[in-house]
Amino acid sequence: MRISGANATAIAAQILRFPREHAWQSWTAALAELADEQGHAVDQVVVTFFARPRSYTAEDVIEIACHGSPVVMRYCVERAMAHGARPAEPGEFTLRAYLNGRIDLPQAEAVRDLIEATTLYQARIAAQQMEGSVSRRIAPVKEQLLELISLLEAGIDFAEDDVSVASAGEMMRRLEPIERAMERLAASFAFGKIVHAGLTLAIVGRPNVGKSSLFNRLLEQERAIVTDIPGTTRDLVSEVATICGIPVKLMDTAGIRTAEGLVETLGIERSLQAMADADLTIVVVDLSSALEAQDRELMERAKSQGRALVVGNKSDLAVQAAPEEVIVVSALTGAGIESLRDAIFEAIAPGGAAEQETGFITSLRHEQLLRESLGYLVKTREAVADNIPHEMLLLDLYGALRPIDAITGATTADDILNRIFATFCIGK
Ligand SMILES: Nc1nc2c(ncn2[C@@H]2O[C@H](COP(=O)(O)OP(=O)(O)OP(=O)(O)O)[C@@H](O)[C@H]2O)c(=O)[nH]1
Ligand SMILES: [Mg+2]
Repeated sequence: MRISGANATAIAAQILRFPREHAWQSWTAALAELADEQGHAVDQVVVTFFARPRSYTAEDVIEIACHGSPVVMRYCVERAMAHGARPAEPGEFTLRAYLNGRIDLPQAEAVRDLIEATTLYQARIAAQQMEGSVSRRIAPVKEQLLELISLLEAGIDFAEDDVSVASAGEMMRRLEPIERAMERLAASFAFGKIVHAGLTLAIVGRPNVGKSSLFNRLLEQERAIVTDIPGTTRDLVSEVATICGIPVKLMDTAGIRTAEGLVETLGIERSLQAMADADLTIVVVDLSSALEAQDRELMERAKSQGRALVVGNKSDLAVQAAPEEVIVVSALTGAGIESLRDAIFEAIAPGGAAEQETGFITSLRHEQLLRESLGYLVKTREAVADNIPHEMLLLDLYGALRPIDAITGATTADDILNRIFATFCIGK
């Protein structure tokens, strides 16, 4: 149980009993007894104290570690509440850390992502963002934007009439890198979205080519029924697997052919629908026999609908020479499966490996704000080209700054004044 706030130690002192006189010492754990109202011990606990501001919330924080019995835990909470504590709202500790200025908004959002992570890779990205990777990447761009704003403000307030502090050329020279960096950051969301939310992958092909076998292989689990009877899979089977740290919803589908009977016809309709809905499609072909018209039709269809990979299965048998783009595997032996995983990662995250090093955004909110900012930067550039007065340009530049502030925290008038006076030495 964690208590945060000015009264944390006072409340803890009311509900705990220490073996001897206790002096609260920050960052130190102590043994204590949780006692009931009659003074009987109900649990032996370890209590840790974090004095403000060096705590999670930047307030005084007490953490009481009980043995874990739900009855005792509930009792511990009730006792604390009887002495003035109240239950925390969801996320309230992190909210307080933010309100007390210990972390910024992207860091607080990263805490939520970390808690919700379903793969270690997602957790690692969230941990980087908790350390401030998003703000670190935005900070230099924001700084350049603020300098430009300060330059124009200084021009308007202090320059001689009809003398311009910044020529159109100078403005363009300064705008260009800001716009480019902002664009790159917004574009990194294409990969960030996939890391954050995962994607769906449909496995399609003619009957009996080994779709269900491949599905089980990627899942590392015998989930779908595999037989040598064509038309085994009748309905969609879906399961989430982790591929290169990204949660991927795999969909095994009914083999596509001219159906025999109503059930199969409905199954095939679902296969085609799954293929249309998926972020990525794997078309499986059987390399142990010659490609059929149906195979080629499916490949064409998959490619026309979006991202698609062609997998040649049953490489353990005597096989046909495969066209170059075909990824050769054996679902039976597992040969080629690692290359397939890599190809899936590369298909869903082109340049993903490069993004990982520079840090990227995973939040839709951040992406939308960056795009909004970009819109104003484009407007500014057009206004400069049209020789619009600086007063008007400033409106657009502030328009570009506002969404960035919504990510990193607000810029105050002082921030801009300080820059004006620090960098331009006006009115010495
Ligand atoms: N030799 C060999 N046999 C395989 C391989 N992959 C699948 N098979 C066999 O091919 C047959 C069909 O496999 P499934 O995975 O059921 O094929 P499917 O594409 O799901 O078939 P439907 O659900 O009927 O469309 C089974 O007998 C599998 O054991 C492989 O890589 N090598
Ligand atoms: Mg099947």
